[in-house]
Amino acid sequence: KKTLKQTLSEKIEEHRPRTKRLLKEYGDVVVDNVTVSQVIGGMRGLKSLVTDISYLDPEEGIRYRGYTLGEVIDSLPKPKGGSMPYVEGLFYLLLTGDFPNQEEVMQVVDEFSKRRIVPRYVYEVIDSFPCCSHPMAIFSTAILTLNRESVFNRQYHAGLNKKDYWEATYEDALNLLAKLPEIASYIYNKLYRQGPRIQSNPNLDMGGNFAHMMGIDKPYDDVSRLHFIIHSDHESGNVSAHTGHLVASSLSDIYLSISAMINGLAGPLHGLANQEVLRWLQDVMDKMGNKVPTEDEMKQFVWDTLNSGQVIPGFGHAVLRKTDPRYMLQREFSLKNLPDDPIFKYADLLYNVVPPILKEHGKAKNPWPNVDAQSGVIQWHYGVTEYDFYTVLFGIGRAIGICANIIWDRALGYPLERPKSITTDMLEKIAGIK
Ligand code: CMX
Repeated sequence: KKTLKQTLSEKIEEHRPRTKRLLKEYGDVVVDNVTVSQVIGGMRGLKSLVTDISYLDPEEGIRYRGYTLGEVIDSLPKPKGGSMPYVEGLFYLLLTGDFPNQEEVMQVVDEFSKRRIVPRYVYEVIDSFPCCSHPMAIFSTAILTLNRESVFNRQYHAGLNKKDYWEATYEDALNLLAKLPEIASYIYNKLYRQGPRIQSNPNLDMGGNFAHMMGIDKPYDDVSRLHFIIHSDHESGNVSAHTGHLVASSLSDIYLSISAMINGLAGPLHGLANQEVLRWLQDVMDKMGNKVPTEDEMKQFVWDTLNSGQVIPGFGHAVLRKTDPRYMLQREFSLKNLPDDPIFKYADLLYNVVPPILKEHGKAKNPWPNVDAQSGVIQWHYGVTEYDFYTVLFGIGRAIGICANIIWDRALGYPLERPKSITTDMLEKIAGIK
């Protein structure tokens, strides 16, 4: 039976001529034009990156390898008794474009399990962090600390052939991904539990083992699988994915690249928004004396937030122009599993109240909720109430997609990223002002 690495190797061989041909024969074909507002405005919408792992349609939302999230969840193999698929199966799909069968998934589950042990020095680094450090800073540093383990670095310095870069990167990626749930649950325990740590169970899959190490009963294993799967990839231009790709483009190893992407994810306009949603909701609850507010009271609170110059966390998106399917999947899960949860009721009220207000406010191009408006609500329900930790969970999921992307970047020989900058003076000349 072929391993994931062998299947991937064949896919890479098949794909390489396509990239080579585009470059050689069509290198001068114009893909897009660049406007002044794109140059000043964070390159919104500029088609300047390529990835086959996921594509974000503004109206439809994300597709992984051409499949909607619903199709991905329905078609990937699931553990016995579980309602959500193996995260390891998603990694197989992202890398190869094929849905694995049960046997192929179990191979990846075994690979992850074998590679999950975290060196002691990583725990020592985590333990030496000063109090009140944000878990994302600790998470990023723990990943960075592992850089000395890089197979890619060792082989590169021994004269690795360029066409084999991806193989060493694949080894690094698997070694890192397998360790992330262990590192994250250790950070959680250190910051918020301080009791003896629950040791990992090598017989469990990634989502199941994470729930076990967090000490949370079913269906938190399915919550974890769903969370890691829907957060894994959102094409290449978002801050975390782009950072991972950019740093890796200088041939920095996976540890340096994923640590960097975690830092990008930690910003409140990106991944940190899911903690902001809970902080904001708590604020509403405190002000309302813990009763579910009426629609009018909630509207007032939304307007007060906007009028004080703040954004409504969990709403809006740089690319999406409709409700995020990742939001809808989590809402469906919540309606089924936690319909009476008070925070879910708050969040659901926002689902009705915020979009018309954002439309009336007239600034946000997309008034609809994004993934972050729901993920913290589910975590809170299952007892993970320390919302500072939520972006770490996002980070575990996002690392899966970015590692798959970096492996393909190396396989297709994508070069060092180096866009050109110009001065305001030059921009004014181009605009015809000067
Ligand atoms: N509340 C209030 N104002 C908002 C808003 C929101 N939720 N979303 C956008 N706007 C405002 C922007 O701040 C901007 O205002 P200025 O012109 O004064 O700068 C204006 O509307 C236009 O912004 P946009 O083009 O619609 O959105 P951007 O591409 O610039 O930004 C995003 C996208 C997600 C950063 C923004 O919608 C936002 O800040 N949302 C709240 C934070 C959030 O939920 N982030 C998570 C996104 C998902 C993820 O990456 O994890």
